[in-house]
Amino acid sequence: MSTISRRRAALVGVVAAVVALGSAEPVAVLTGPRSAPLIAVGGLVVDLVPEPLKQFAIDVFGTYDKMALLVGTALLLAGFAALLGLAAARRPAVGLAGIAAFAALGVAAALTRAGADAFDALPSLVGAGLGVLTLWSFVAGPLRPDAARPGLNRPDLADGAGSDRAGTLRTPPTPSPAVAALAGEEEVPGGWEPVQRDDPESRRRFLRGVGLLTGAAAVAGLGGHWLAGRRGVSAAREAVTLPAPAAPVPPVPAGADLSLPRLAPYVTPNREFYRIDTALVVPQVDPVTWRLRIHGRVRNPIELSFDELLARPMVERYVTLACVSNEVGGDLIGNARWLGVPIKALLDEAGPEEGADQVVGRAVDGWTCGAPTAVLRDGRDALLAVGMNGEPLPVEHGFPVRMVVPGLYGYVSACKWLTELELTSFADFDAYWVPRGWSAQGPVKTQSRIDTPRARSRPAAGPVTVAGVAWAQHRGIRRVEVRVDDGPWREATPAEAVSSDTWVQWSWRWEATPGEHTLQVRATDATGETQPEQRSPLAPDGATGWHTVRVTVA
Ligand SMILES: Nc1nc2c(c(=O)[nH]1)N[C@H]1C(S)=C(S)[C@@H](COP(=O)(O)O)O[C@H]1N2
Ligand SMILES: [Mo]
Repeated sequence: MSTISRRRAALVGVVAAVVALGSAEPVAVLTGPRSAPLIAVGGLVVDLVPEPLKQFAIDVFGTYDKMALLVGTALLLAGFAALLGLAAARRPAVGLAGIAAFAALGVAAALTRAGADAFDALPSLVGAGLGVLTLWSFVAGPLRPDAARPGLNRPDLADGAGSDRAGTLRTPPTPSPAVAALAGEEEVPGGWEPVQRDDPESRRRFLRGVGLLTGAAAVAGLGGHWLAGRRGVSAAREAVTLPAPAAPVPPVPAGADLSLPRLAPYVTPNREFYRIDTALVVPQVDPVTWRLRIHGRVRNPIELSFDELLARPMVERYVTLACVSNEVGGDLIGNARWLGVPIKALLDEAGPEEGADQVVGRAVDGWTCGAPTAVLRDGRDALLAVGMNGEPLPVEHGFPVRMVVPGLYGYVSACKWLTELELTSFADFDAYWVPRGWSAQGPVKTQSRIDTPRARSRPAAGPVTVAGVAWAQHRGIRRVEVRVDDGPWREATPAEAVSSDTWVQWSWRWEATPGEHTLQVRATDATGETQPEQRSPLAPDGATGWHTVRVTVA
């Protein structure tokens, strides 16, 4: 095959893929964004990729790991599509088989997602159909190279015997060999595209076809994506009026927030609150149809509507949420004022059976977490939260209802878009992250962080305020110590603590001398345990070690 026709064959493959993915999007407006093939397959990848690779993605791309996954999937797909185009040039049946295989993958991915129904297969099927049509129109349809010259009356190929000019392929016999091959009659050794770079008419037609189809697919894809987004629940969220708490939390005392530049504020604004979940598209849960089922090993299963939940006595609490994937010194932690219904009261009503030692929270997208029943009933403020910092939960933080449990990492307790609490046992059920190498038990480890000065910064010699946060949720922080260059530990001054369930800020005045220095921090919780120096990895149950910051004092 000549370079040009190879290039064109590859391009045709990519165009067919773009048409397939683009045309699936408007269909997914009807069936839900998670049924769109790119999202469905991406979701499957999220669930199936080995843990080290996922960790690598989070390390490298941080909060953009999902975007990276989608872009990566799209690039991989484009590569496959180009190969498919090349293969289809030789044997159109291979093109058909390839698209069928992709369609099968899309359908399988869409149908195996939690809550899927048969209609979720539609976007992939429609996309595949239009992808095949695209391939066909280039191979044998209106966009085929010889389309304008039925009977192959091109002057340069008039004898029908081919040409020896560069870029020219064997002349296809009549009828088009591609059609013959599509019909399974014969293989086409030379390819279907007898095109030369010096046939401007054919080239124009080809490029016009490519341009038109790509443009139409892009419009359909982006338009569909936009429309699907507008079918979200932001209007429903705005319509929610949160009830006043029966037990309001007092305002944050001035002494709890040192308000230093670069120091994390005591309350993390919703916009800045870290977001971690496996959802490629944020689940859109309509509070009107939302139900919570409390079931499994209980004496009285309960089902609640959103209004029924809101009618129950609400409490308001500051709770610091932390991710088990937070590196020492990392920022996958935030503190918010949550409004919600105590989980304990609901569990008491449901009446867990003997031995039901695990409460599994299940989200609408099928994600699960498992928390000890005893922890949820020990009197701490474990909440079904509906409000975050005075607003209904932001959609990406779990609207309309999520769990918040002081003292447990998010992966075992903080289920967003919650729809079920199932009483079971740890022996009988592994929640989402457990078979992926994370501990079934996830109490938050005592940790501390230096926020200022920043690593590699250059503070001026003289008094420097060293400050940060420390946390040991539900135990509380007793002491924070700082040391410089392996010198003696010095007690830092903690800010006023709001409760044992939230982080505390701390500060320490350092007489900085010129040169390179290392600052370290360690916290001791209210039980007297000091966080260990020993560095341990994130998996299986959270990192340990002292946050260490190197600075150059000028
Ligand atoms: N439905 C659902 N809920 C979830 C998760 C998820 O992947 N899906 N991730 C959990 C994890 S690992 C953490 S750390 C917290 C993070 O909550 P945030 O995104 O509101 O900060 O949500 C938890 N709840
Ligand atoms: Mo997490």
